Amino acid sequence: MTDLRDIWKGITSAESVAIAFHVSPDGDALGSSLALARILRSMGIRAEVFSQDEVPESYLFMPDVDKVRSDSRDTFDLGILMDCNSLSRVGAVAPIIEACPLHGCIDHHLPNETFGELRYVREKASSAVEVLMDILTANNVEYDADTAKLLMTGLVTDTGVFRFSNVSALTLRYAAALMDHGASAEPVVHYVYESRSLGALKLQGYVLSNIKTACDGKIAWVALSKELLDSFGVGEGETSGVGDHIRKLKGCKAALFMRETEKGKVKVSLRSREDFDVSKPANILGGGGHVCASGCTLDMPIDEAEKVVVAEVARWMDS
Ligand SMILES: [Mn+2]
Repeated sequence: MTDLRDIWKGITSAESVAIAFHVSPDGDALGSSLALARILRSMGIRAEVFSQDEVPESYLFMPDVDKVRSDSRDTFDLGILMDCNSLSRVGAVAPIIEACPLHGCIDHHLPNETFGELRYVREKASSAVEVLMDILTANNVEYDADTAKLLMTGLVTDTGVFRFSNVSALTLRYAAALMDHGASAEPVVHYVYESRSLGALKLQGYVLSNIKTACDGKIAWVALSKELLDSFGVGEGETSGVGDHIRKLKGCKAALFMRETEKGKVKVSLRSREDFDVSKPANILGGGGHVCASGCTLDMPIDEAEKVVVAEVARWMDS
């Protein structure tokens, strides 16, 4: 079902809706989900947003974040996956969605799977917010300033403040519409990008000073052990974005940021430009994402993960 009016009719025919997004939530997952829940509530529909993980500190400025829940004894008519398109991506809250008799999916990720009867996935969209706004716009849905602020957070963060190649004219038109509704990019930039702790800034300095390269600088990476991360006193949420600096290296096609979140568990962010698809190695390594931004989690020590990930990316670099 791809008719946007049918999808909206299907969603708003439910009396109760559960919404869940991917683990390690970002501004897009939170913004799109909380915005949809807020709109549905304004229409008298019981809507709840579920997350396995706590809301990262840098997103606590967003409206309605206090309403995100981690469990439920209630049941819902409709379960929607937001900013992901597979139940395996939402972690511990998956059973809440799975238990619903009807399913929906609003997303922009690869690989495009088949979850949900009410399904709208646009892979070229900058963000789940943009996909949701396709639906809202097609149905002339009204929303308030707080909803606009939630939507703006997703647009700003998934586009790296409107800098990434996923920005289209439509992305900017939607941003303009959100400004007309009272939202602005400025608070998002302030809270998400420019409110770093001293430890996080020093970690950034360490990362820049310790970049390693392979394949004539086409692959650049930094791998950080748990001990090292702990020595900077930064939480998991504060390491996101640090890896984006690695991609600034001239001639770099794939930038890899690996950090050991607990002993034997390594989170990997893969970043690239349009000319190299990092979702391919990420998929092989059990993760996924987009051409220019993917991720995976490996169950192995950091030294081993470093070798495995660099070797896999190098294999795609040659082919
Ligand atoms: Mn997204």
